[in-house]
Formats: sequence, structure tokens, C-alpha cells
Amino acid sequence: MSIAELTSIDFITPDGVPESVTSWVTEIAALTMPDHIVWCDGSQAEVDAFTHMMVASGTLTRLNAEYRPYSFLARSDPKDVARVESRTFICSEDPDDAGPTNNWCDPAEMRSTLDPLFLGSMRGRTMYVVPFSMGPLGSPLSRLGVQVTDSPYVACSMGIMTRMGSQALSLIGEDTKWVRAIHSVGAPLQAGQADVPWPSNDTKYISHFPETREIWSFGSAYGGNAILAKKAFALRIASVMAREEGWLAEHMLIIKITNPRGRVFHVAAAFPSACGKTNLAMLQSTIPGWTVETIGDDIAWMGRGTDGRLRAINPEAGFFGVAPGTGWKSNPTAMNTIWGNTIFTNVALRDDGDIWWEGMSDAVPRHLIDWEGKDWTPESGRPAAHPNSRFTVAAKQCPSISDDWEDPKGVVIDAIIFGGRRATNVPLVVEARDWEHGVYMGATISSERTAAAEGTVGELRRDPFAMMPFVGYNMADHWAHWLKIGAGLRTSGSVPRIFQVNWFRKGSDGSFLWPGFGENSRVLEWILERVDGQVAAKDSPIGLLPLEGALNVDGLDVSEDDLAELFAIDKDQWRGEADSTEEFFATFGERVPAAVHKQLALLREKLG
Ligand code: OXD
Ligand code: MN
Repeated sequence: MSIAELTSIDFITPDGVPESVTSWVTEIAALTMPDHIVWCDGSQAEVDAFTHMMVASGTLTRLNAEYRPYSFLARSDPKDVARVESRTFICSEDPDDAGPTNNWCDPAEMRSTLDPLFLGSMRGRTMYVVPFSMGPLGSPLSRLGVQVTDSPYVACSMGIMTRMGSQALSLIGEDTKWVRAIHSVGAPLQAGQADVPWPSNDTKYISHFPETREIWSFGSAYGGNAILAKKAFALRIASVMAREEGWLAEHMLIIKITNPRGRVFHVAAAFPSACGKTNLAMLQSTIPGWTVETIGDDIAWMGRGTDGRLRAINPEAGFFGVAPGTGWKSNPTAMNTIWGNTIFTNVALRDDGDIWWEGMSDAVPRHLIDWEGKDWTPESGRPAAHPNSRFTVAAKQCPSISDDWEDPKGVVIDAIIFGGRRATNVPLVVEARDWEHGVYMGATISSERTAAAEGTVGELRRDPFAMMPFVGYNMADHWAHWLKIGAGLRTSGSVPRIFQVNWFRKGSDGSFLWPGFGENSRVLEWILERVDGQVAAKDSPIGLLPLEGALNVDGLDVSEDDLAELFAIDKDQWRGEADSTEEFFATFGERVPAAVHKQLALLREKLG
């Protein structure tokens, strides 16, 4: 589609669009008053037209095609750089359904707040209608949505992150249920008013209406605030759908692992934001005979298949990865994924027209244009790329993408891992005694805060199931739902094993005890040897630990002392953890399931 065509198809609806979609689009257009409406078809011609337009408007800079073909750099407004959890609302009818960890607002009150903000908010802009499927087109596990947005950057990002366009739209019939997502940057243009490269508004609302399956997002164009298919739909709204329909929508990567005997396993793993999920999803094994392939790096939808086993799909079609720390050493697979066709946001620009960020390479360029568009040298004393800068790229470009990543039936999950970023106490790996203990492990994840959301980096925060910012209902009910799913799986005799890991434990000198990255394959090896019944484990107050010598450290430079410290359990510290967990559970009152309380009592009993 050419730019001329883009602006000449105003208010023309493609043939065959169900009334439920057209009437909704008309209603939102009447409220937001865009100058034009474009129905996105998901074609390459459309991407070409959008990117040309955004280069002309200054939103995107085209990178040097010699190094980074068909790739672009976007610089956001410096005030619009991360998810805004304090402005994220769950507007359920009953405040107890949102629970104490979500910002709740009465739906009617939120609508009366939002209506005046959205009134005329797209004036002078184009409204893009973005139909999408979360999950492979037509899979019974997939769900459909339509986002309207006045940001072409967001429309393009949705094109990478979802199966977007005419095919998804054609799956919406008159009776199909689909999620309505409304997004406006909240920066209407008066006639003749010049635009800015990254329009946004200091007032921000990311509002979810779980009962009506709606998302209304105002004021931000950044990541999860604006690419509504991701956190807003695939986690917050989907977690509510999943609770009602008997499945799970989780903040988890999915990988396929093959052992030297040729047995294939699939693992889902939850880690808080910016704790290396993308690195683990693309891990290159350092141990002979073990291979790891990628299915997803951020979100898993899982449910009991007709075979009674837990099956998972990655509902996304792309990666929205944290750039800093992604490099040739830490994640060569990601570096090879982003060879081209990639949108980079808030990274630094090299003088040769390519991009750079902290941790990409050991060699630091002598001069860059930083994420704010300012000259930068290593002496500048500030990061060149924003700590939450990102790359947006199609999953199919990933060299380690697994051949079953789009299996419409989903892949069978053999093990579930919970992780966090903990400098102390939590061992490198520990296995849950059973599903209930695993649910307790998930419920008690805590992690040091990262740059993926606002807040003080490094501060310890509770992040149950790594879902604290993403669960669309009461967190304690989420634990109850997990227990119910486990009970269902038990009836078919196929319950995945659950493990907790911590790559981030530090020694007394403040340095990491474990090398991490590719070496994490050694931990996966132990986990899967457990699943395969090949190795025994020893009980401890907090769960099952590897027997002495069972973790494969061949050829690894980790001292005996460090290894001992990686697994050390300080009972006093753990009594403290138990006390703090009790306080945390108390914030949910009666809603904490008895089985979860029982696990806390068991921990205390075992600690003596
Ligand atoms: C993400 C996040 O972008 O968790 O995936 O913040
Ligand atoms: Mn995430």
C-alpha cells in the first residue's frame, strides 16, 4: 500500500468484516475523531508504507542497510521509556477480584475518567485498525483481538509481535469472541500543528476491563503500555479468560530440550521482567549432546490437552527483548536473530549507521549518538542505550526456533521452572516435592527490581509467578487456580515437575557465584535427568537438592567453596523468609488457599 493510498481509504471498511468489528470501530472513531482510518492487512507493502512514513516524520531512523538491512531506530520521549505499573488498572466490578496487588478502579468511574481523555484524542491523526491472533492462526488454543491505535509505530510493532492482518480478521465471525483494545498516544494535532517524533501524554492510563474483555490505553507508546496484545491481553485479560475456561496464561518462556539419548523435553519457565528469559530461551548448551531450541521468550498459554497432559503455546509471534546485556557472549542467538527486519527502540546509534548498547560487545565505540539523540563518548558517564531499550523482531528469524513452535496443539510441558534475581539465600536449583510445593515456590518468588518498569533498581520485590504486574485478577485466586489445574492433571497421571532456580546468587565478595548464560544448561541437565528418573536428590527444608557431585561442572571454573555456597541453606535466614512470606500472605486475607498456608507451615517445621 502506498502512502497516497493510505490516506485515501478513509473510513472504507474491507469486505466481509463482521458487524461486531465495524460497529465497534465506528464507535471508537466517533469518540476519538481520527482524520483517517486504515485497516491493517499485515502485508509487507503495508510495513513499507508505514516505515517510509515514519522515517519522513522523524519517528524512525533507517539504519545502515549494509549492517542492519531493513531495520530502524526509534527514540521515545524520555518520559515514556517503560511500563507504568502505577498507571495500570484492573477495573473489575468487585475490587476483591483485582486483589491487593493490582490498582483497582470501579469500571464506571474509569470509563468516566477515560471518556473525556479519549474524546477527540486522535484528531489530526490516523487510526490504524489492527486485527490479530494470539497463537497460531486457527489453533484451538489461540484467541483473537483487534487493537485500534493512533501510532503507526505501535501498528508496526503489533505486526511483528502477533499474527496480524487480514487472515486474523477473517477468523472473526459474527459469533466469535474477541478482545477489544483501544490505544491512543493522547496527543491530538490541531490543524497545521507540527507533530513530534514520539507523541505521548504525561497523563497515562493502562486500563483493563476483565468482565468485558476490553483494554483502554492512553498516553504512552512504549512497549507493554501500547503493544496491547502482549502484557495487557496475553497476560492480564487472558489470565481472567484462562481462569474461567480452565487454563493458564503465564509470564513464561518455553524451550525444547533434547538430551544425548534423543529424548525431547519441553520446559516452561517464569522469571520476573528483565531477568534473562530471552537469554534462557535462546541458550546455547555448553554440555555435549544437549540441545536447546526456542519456542517463546515471554508468555506461555497452557492447558490440559485431550491427552490429559499440560500443553503450551507461545501466543506471540515476535520478541520484544531487552537490548542492554544482549551480546555476542551472552546471547549470540539473539544477535543473529536481529540481523535485519528489526525495530530498535532507545538504543544508541553508531557513526556507521548501525546500533549499539551496553553489553553488546567488549569493544566500546569511541563515539555514539545516545538514546536521547545526544553525542556520547565512553567518558560521558551515562549509559548510551536506555537500560530498558528494546529490539522488536519476528520469532521466525531466530536461528534456534524450534520446528514445533507453531504446533496448534501446543507442546507437552515436562517441567516448570520458577526463578528470580536473588543475591542471597535461594540456591542455584531446588526441586519441589510435589505440585503444591511448586505452587508455593511460585507464590513466593521475589526478585531484585530491574529497569523494565518504573521503580528503584535493585530493591527486593515480591513477584509471585513473575505475574505481579500481569495477573488480571486476585493473585491469591491465581494460586488457587494453579492448585486446581494441578489436581486436574493428577487425574490423568501426568503432572509436570516444578523447580526453582537462581542464577544470581552472590558470594561474600559481591561477585556472582555461578557463571550463568550457556552454563545454565548444566542446571537444565540436572532438572531433566530428574524428570527422566536418572538421578536421585536429597531432601532439605526448602526442597530437593542435587546430591553431592550430581551437578555437571566438568570443565567449569567454579571452586568447591563457591559450589557449596550456591547450595547453602542458612536456616535463620530462611526462618526470616518464612516470616516475611507470612506477612505477604496476610495481605491477601482469607483468599490464600489452605494448601499454600500448609506449605509455609511445612517449611517452618522442616527448618526446626
Ligand atoms: C517484558 C516485561 O517486556 O516483562 O517482557 O517487561
Ligand atoms: Mn516479560
